[in-house]
Amino acid sequence: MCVRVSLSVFNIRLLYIRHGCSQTLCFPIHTRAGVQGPPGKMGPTGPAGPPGPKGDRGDAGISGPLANDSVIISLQSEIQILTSRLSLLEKASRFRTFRKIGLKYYVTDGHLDTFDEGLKFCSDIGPTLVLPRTEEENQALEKVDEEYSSSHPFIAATDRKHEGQFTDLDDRPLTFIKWDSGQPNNLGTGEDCIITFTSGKWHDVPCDFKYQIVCEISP
Ligand SMILES: [Ca+2]
Repeated sequence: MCVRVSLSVFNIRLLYIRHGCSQTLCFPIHTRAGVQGPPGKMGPTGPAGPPGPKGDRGDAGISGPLANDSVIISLQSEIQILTSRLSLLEKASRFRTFRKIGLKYYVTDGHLDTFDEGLKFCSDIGPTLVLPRTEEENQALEKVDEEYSSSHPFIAATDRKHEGQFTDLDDRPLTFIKWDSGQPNNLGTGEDCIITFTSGKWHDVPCDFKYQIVCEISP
């Protein structure tokens, strides 16, 4: 087999191939394949394809443990405590001044009245007349007193039954006292009630005088 070619300046153009050709510049060629070149570089990453179909639903998980009775009782107790505290706060927030001290609230609108009218006022709305039982509580009452220009709140204790022996409203001896020096002195016709001064110190006074009424809301 031979190939006829025409020559030009820069290339060789094949015209035809046949056996036994005799034209000028006809030369035999061999049909053996050349050596395969190395693979080309990897092309750029193509765009993401569309999402596949939704898979089958998985198996149900293992059930957790059921709440036991003790957990339920504990939760009920917590709810009861929170409800009680919320109720106290609702009552306290009806007053112009309410000061939290421990679990109690000291509340007042700043009005003045006699000891007995003060007792009635507080008991009519639920709480009792204030009675500080610790130094911390006494200081809290002192702060309330300062807010109302030292109008000296009554304290829920008297010595009406036994002169000189002050007891609380249930006739129990006081476990905390804060008498000022020289007090109680039962001046004049008698002083059977107690008020606080801004110093936090206590004085005995006549029960029918008018002083600030502060109530105590406790759980
Ligand atoms: Ca007295």
